Amino acid sequence: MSDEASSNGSSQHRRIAGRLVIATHNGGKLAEMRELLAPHGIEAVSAGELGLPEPEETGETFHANARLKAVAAANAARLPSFADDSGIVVDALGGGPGIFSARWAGPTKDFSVAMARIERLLQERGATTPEQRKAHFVSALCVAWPDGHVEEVEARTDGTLVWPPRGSNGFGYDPMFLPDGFDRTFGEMTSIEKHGLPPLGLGLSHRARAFIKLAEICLD
Ligand code: ITT
Repeated sequence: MSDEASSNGSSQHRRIAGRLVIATHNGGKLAEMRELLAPHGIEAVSAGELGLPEPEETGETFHANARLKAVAAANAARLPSFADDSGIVVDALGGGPGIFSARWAGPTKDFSVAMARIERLLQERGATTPEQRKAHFVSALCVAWPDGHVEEVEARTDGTLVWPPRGSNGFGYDPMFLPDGFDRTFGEMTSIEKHGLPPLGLGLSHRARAFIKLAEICLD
């Protein structure tokens, strides 16, 4: 794939139309990505429903891993494919777990273990005040077409890590993430509140904020 084919190397953005593969094997993300696409009337099928394999995430950035997943699905399904690579970046942990956010949950994908690991490391560093417990979520979104064209965007949401975790909505690290300006964690919000799209707001979650950017360039 050439850089000229990328949204970064060209002012020619491509519209998303027809059938789209959602290239994720994470049920929580899949639900959110479907919800974000729904108002745009896009017919979406998931990588799981198509039986597509889960590619190894060998990239060193969110952006690289999102592209790797979207391109793998586009090539396998011969359809435009939409991937998200995301994670939580904790200041006091030097940016960790970052792109390793899913891997911190181990093979059983147990995020209570992953959240407890973050909390243990914060305690070891004496990070007790909200200022010492700053973190942000990042979402890199990529849509790749079978002919090699890609469109890419990225966004973040800043917040503070609370302990113990609060709420049972959402997925992953949601119950310990308190977005700036709110008094409820993502785990205590409905998915609609977490997206924070109009008329509720101008985008709250990292994924909704990135999606707004994607919609501006690729959707009606
Ligand atoms: P796919 O690669 O199949 O999409 P994955 O879970 O492996 O699924 P990532 O590699 O992007 O996806 O890992 C991101 C992890 O970061 C994810 O497993 C979550 O635990 C966490 N994460 C990302 N967005 C989140 C959100 O909105 N709320 C809570 N946790 C989130």
